Amino acid sequence: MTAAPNFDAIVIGSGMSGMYQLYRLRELGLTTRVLEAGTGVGGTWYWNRYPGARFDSESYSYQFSFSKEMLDEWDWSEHFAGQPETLRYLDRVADKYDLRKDIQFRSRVKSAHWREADRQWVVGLEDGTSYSCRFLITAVGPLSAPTMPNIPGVDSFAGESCHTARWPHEPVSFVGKRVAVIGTGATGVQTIQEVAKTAKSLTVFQRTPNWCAPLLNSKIAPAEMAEIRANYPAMFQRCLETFSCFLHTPDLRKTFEVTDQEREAFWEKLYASPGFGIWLGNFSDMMTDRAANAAISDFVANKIRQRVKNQAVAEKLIPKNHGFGTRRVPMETKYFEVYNQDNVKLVDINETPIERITPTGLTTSDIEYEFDSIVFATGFDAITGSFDRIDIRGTDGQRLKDRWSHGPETYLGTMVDGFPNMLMLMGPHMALGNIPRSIEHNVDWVTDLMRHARDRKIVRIEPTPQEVKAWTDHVKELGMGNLLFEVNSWMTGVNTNVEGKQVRIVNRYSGSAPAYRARCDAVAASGYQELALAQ
Ligand code: N01
Repeated sequence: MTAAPNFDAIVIGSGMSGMYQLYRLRELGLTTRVLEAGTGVGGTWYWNRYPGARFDSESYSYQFSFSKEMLDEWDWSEHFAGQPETLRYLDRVADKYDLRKDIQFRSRVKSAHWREADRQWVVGLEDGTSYSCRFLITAVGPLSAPTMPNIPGVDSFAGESCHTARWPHEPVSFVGKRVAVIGTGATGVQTIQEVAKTAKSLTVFQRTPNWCAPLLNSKIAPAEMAEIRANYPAMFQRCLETFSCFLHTPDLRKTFEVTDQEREAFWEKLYASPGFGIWLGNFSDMMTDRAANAAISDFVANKIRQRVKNQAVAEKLIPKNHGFGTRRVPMETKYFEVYNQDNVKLVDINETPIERITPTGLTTSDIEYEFDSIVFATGFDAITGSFDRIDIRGTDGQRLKDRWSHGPETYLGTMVDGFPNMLMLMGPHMALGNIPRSIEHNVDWVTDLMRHARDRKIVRIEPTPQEVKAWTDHVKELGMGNLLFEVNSWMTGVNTNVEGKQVRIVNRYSGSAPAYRARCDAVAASGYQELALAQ
């Protein structure tokens, strides 16, 4: 005799994927509880309140498409909306669909253990409470486990300090302050641009420069918003057809197929166009042909040289150990011009390493700096990190963290053998791309599977080891030849601040989003024959 679970489904996280999954599970009539560590919805957009945080993708292409009412009523004020506007949008979605009544806030999940006897997950919270559920759906986000740098004395600073993904809800002023920013990824770049406007002094500690490109954001006037809205069906259709669901998609030509003049003109146009075009809409061989990649890298390097007055500083800002686009390209708004300001200093910590953080600032190999504030823009234990932080145990007590110690193994990025009834949203081996578009497909697929299970009284779902191996091998093969997988970054699972994460792995699906969806849809159409389903 076994007891019924507390819930049909528990969803961990109330970011965009958790919110939409809740909405869909309610439609199925499944009792669902969302457990959320924060005090509000929005995930990434709830936590990352750092100065300058904003979309790098066109706002309208990054919203939910499932709700016609929201599409009709929500006006975006900028082509690339700032974090406050995006969070207001997500709050509005939560209000409209009364999502909060099934979300338990301030509830950080510490453990999730599978109990084979009654085919339930037991989910434990930090405060000691626990709940049982039939299905466990992780909506924990690929970039949600922030990491502090492994610098001696990191906790000793007595002034204001914060990781960008743990930014306070109250406004933080840098007016008249001596500020340090450590980290120059997409987050650091956005933060630096903003802090430089008001700080008395800003010292940027850079370990690896990144290839940044102009965002070219602008306001959306009401008439333009009406045009954008009228085009929504075509726009969402385009997103379904492009390689990574973005509005931008590679140009079919190859770099050296065109004349030198045509190539220059094309790159000039991309550099002067808003958004990710220069990264995602470039020649089709940019990420696979070394000579092609070197050519676009030279083009962008020259732009940096033109924009930064001091050529010694410009050279420090030009990446030397990886080519353009092989790491996520941070989108910038006058980022390089910041280094022309008298109040800004760039420190290359390869030349003068940070030795320790002190109560009053930090010490490099040559200088003792004093600061009022230190901003840690030091990134995330990406993709698997948010899973590792939960003690997830499957059949026979197997720990997911151990199972993935040499890299993730998944079935379609959504399931793992040995972890029955665990469904992952935006997990490893997923087509990330334009994340909201991927989320909507991922959630709809999981929802269809839940419907299938509900209608047939299926209480146990597990992929076979053969299918997990086949998908994992497929994902690894797709990565071969892509220059991105030859470079250390969160996209290849490397984080120097996390033990055991110094070796590159394939943690993301790098095929096309349409191919990924077609594979998933075929599985559903077959009645999930590849899965072991039990009543
Ligand atoms: O993190 P990162 P991020 N000592 O890992 C440095 C998304 N995003 O938060 O490169 C010194 O890219 C580290 O140096 P290095 C986007 O997908 C989206 O910036 O490892 N430095 C690097 O410079 C993005 O790619 C948007 O040598 C240390 C930085 O910290 C992803 O989030 C906006 C260090 C970390 O950069 C992650 O971006 C922002 C140490 N010990 C972000 N440890 C939008 O679209 C780390 N660093 C709106």
